[in-house]
Amino acid sequence: MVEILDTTLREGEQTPYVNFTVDEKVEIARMLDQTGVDMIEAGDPSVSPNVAKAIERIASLDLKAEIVAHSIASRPGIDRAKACGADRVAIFYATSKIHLDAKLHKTPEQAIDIIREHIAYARSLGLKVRYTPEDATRTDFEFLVNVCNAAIEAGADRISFADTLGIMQPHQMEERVRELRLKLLPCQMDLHCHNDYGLALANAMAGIRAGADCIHTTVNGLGERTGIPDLAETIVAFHNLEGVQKFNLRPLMNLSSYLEKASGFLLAPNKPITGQNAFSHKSGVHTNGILKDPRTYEAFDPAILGRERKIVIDKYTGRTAVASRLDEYGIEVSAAELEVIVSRIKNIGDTRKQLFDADILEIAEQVTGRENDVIPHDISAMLMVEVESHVYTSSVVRRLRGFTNVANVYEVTGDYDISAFVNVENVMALNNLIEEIRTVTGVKRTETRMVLKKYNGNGK
Ligand code: HCA
Ligand code: CU
Repeated sequence: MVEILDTTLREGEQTPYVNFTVDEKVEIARMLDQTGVDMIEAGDPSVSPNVAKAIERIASLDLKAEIVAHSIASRPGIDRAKACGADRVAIFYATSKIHLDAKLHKTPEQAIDIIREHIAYARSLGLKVRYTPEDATRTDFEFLVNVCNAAIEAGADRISFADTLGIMQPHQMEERVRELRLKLLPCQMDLHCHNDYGLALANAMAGIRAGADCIHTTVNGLGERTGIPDLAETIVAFHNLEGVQKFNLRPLMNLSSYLEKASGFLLAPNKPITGQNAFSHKSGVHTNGILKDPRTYEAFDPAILGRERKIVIDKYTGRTAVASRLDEYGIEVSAAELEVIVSRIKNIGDTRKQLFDADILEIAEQVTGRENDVIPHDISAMLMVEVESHVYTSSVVRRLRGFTNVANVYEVTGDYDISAFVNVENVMALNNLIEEIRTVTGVKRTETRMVLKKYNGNGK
């Protein structure tokens, strides 16, 4: 049965410009544990005192997952891993010719000695040991086998086959892992696949098929450069495609949102599984199919993640989708009225990027002449922002305009300096957006006013 080691707290924190606080790390570890991942790689304690403190706190939580500390091959590093209370130390030492020559200045023989010695040392402290031949996929294969077997003999019970540069293809991964399985002494085998060509998860799945045990992931696919496999994609792929039931899917969305906030790295809307559009449908043909039977255009039911499908209404939309949206609000329209509403939507022009329910309700009102007494599920809000006195208001405005959900921004007089109109899908999205805006440099205070009903002026 496949295992997952999540390394959001180690590899994930190596994402450019991402740093977590100790409290955030503890929270992330707790949430990770709820998903049922087998191991949590909590950091390399030699990086900074705060990284060490976070590992120590996480190790003291008594989580179900094994807690792993990462370390270079150095005795003080291994001592720190021990002092943190980690169950296991993951010692990495590069094995490719280019890393040995250019970075470590060691011969292959010296490398083997160093690796053996440090693994034996860690074992003497009572730590379990994983050994990672960094850049394994560019390492001479015979040498790789020798190093790994030396590591296993010295006491490592796990080897991490690291595709540090993400250069593998699935068929190559399958061949190499199969070959390693034949030539390595008994051990657990991890796969650490980087995503430089977007093949990380495909490579990892191919490696598991060939006999490896464990996939390394991060939440939202964070990591050096383009990261490693995303935890949610990995769990859902194994759950749905390979029938692996051992992981809990429910915390995945919250984890992903929490990580967006904690890392400041926002997901692309088209990101699989957790992205905003993962279960949205747009064209008339698709929405029509979905409304008749969601299996027509959904790879799986979003409810397994606690998510809902969404029908996007705009110029691509047909009658069925508009009627169904109005029906959701209990608004009845005649066939003739529906025809006019759809044609107005289609003619709204290309300047509007997104239609919200408030707009659709408004169009329905205009066409039918009947007032609807309903509050749209998606939300418009007016956000008032006070700016720190030493900061230029216009610099904050510039940042606010960078948020896709911010529609109009005004510099204003009065208690607040800026007023901005925002459009979001739901209250959770509004909360997230406000929290992000609060982290913008120069923002001192915000106040949010939710729009209950919109009216147009005479000019429109
Ligand atoms: C790095 C090290 C590592 C280690 C992977 C592992 C890699 O280069 O930062 O210990 O399994 O990608 O090789 O993340
Ligand atoms: Cu890595």
